[in-house]
Order: sequence, then structure tokens, then C-alpha cells
Amino acid sequence: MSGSLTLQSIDARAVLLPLRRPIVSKVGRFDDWPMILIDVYTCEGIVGHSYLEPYLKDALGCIIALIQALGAAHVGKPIAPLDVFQFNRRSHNLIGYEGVAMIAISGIDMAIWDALAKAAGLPLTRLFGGTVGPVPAYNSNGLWLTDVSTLAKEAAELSAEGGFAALKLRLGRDVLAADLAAILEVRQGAGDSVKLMVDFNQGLSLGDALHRCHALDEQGLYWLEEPIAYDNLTGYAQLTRELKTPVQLGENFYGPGELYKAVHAGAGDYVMPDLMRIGGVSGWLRAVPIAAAAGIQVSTHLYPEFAAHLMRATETAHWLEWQDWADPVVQEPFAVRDGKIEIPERPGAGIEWDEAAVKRYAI
Ligand code: SMN
Ligand code: MG
Repeated sequence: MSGSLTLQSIDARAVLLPLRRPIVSKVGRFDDWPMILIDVYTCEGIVGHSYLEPYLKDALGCIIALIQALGAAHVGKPIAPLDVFQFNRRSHNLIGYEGVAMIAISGIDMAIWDALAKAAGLPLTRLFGGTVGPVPAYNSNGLWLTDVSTLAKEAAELSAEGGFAALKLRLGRDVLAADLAAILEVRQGAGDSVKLMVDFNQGLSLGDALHRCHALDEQGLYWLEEPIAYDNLTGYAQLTRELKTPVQLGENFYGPGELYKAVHAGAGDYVMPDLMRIGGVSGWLRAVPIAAAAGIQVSTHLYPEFAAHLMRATETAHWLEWQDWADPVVQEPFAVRDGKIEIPERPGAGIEWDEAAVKRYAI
């Protein structure tokens, strides 16, 4: 077979998944997790899958409508992810290709790459020239802005879940003393040697971030993530210059150009693009060489399955963010051992839906 694929149709379905631990953060509280499941059907019988996690239940309808409209433009045409990406992006020139538009484009892109890897009979990472192997990960499944007295027990559980030596804690409580108490609790639960990434979810003003982050600078934290609004690159550059602890940002870069602007502005020590916003697999492949050329290490944000494949092909790969929020609808969730996520030896990204579960959680 030639390996080429032709698009037959694209389907996008909304589900609302239960979370083992509610998400309590400065970007909101979520007791369950809205997701969009995307299926790209090809004339050759191969089906590509991806999912999106757009946070807001109310946003699902407009993203699904966009996916369907974009998909319709490609029916009957050959599937080449880079061409499709370029076409879809250009089709939004007049109304902006960030935000919801880029989210829809990213979801389609990931599903197409999955189909392509399946057609080639290769795990996705091998399509990029990478190898299947373990990917170092930190556990991001908990340690939200919840009661500080619960954090030690939760940190112990999170470390034990997959032999994790690195965890992410959310900070930005009302007073510094509460953030310090949270750090102490987590270290009591997970041990002093735990690598502790902390995330403020854009919760602080620049002034408050200067106070809070300077006060935390002696705590030996692994990174300080998104202390301020994501687009205040001047503020990020100031924090990055002033603080000893590395500053992390990037989950809100919409497309490779925004990563470039952040790198150019010296806005962080590390970057962590999110596949739903950076432009899916194609966006990732175009963004991360910019970071690598600047000597900046790259971590992932959500989407651990696609992220694992990409990290094996990323020059300055740093940490994969592990969370299991899609697991309720995935047939065979990826295994985690010794703090590393394991890529399965099957063609594509390795995600197939548990259709009975999809039906149960459909909205
Ligand atoms: C985050 C992700 C998903 C929901 C809330 C908060 C966070 C992270 O920014 O980096 O994990
Ligand atoms: Mg974050």
C-alpha cells in the first residue's frame, strides 16, 4: 500500500469525565472534566483519534462546530498533516488563529498524525525518527489549592502511584505562610528529596509575584510556573532575571510564534507548550526547535499520550506532565513505572476509545 490516506469524515463528540480528585486552582474548580473526542475516518479504513481538554463545558459546542466545519473542507482530499495545518490556520487569518480556532486546528492535527502513524504501522514517535522508550514524568494529579492539612497524605499517595520522584503543587494561597505550610506538608508526605514544581496558574499580579516568589526563592523549588498573567512577557522577563528558581511558562502559547516571542523576550527559564494550543503535533514540531536553539528545556502540558511520543523526538526534552484524566474513556491507559511513562508498542499514538465508557459519559 502507498501509505497515503484520504479523508472521509471527521467526528467530534463531547464527554464529561469523572475526576479522581477535583481540580481546585486559580483557573477554576472542576469536579468533572469536559473533553472532546475526535475521530478522523479515512477512505482506507484507518481511523485516527485525539482528544481535547478545553476546560469549559460551555466552550465545547463552538469548538465541535469549528472542527466539523474545518473537517468538511478536507473531505475527499489526501491527508498530509502539515498541509492540513497550514490550510486550517490560513483559513482563520481574518478572524484570528489563536484561541478557539487554534484549539480546533490542534485537535484535528493530532488525530491526523495518529491516522498517519497507523497507516505506516509505527508508534507515532518512530514516524518522527524517535524510539519507543521511557519518558521522565512528574505527577500532576493532585496537590491543588485544597486544605493544607490534606497535602502530606496526598503527596505520599501521588509519589507511590507510579514511583514518582517529582510532583506539582499549586500555590498562590492568600498568605505566604499558607504556601510555605503547603510546601512543608508535601515534603513531609513525599520526602525531602522530591522534586517540587509549583504552579500559580497566573493567580498573582506582578507586584505580588515579586514579593511571593522572592520569599519562596530559598525553598529549593524545582520551578515556579505561571506566577502572573500568561501574556505579560515583560513581567515574566523581570521575574526570570531576578529569581534564582527557574521560571516556567508556555501552556498558554497559541502557536509556535508565541513561543518564539517568549524566548526572544527572555520570559522564562523553561517552556511547556500545551498540544491543544501550540498547534497539535505539527505546532509542537515547529515550536520546540526554537526553544532548543536557545538552549531552553521543554516540558509538556497535559495530553500525556501524544506528549510521550513527542518528547522522544524533542531535542531539549525535560519533564512530561502526567495526569490520568482521559483514562475513563481510554481502552489501555499508558503504564507508569519508576516515574516514567511507557509508550506502548502499537501503531499510532496508542489511544483507542472504550466505546461503552464514551456512551456512559456522553453529553
Ligand atoms: C492546570 C491544568 C489543568 C487544569 C488546571 C490547571 C495547570 C497545569 O496549569 O499546569 O497542570
Ligand atoms: Mg500550569
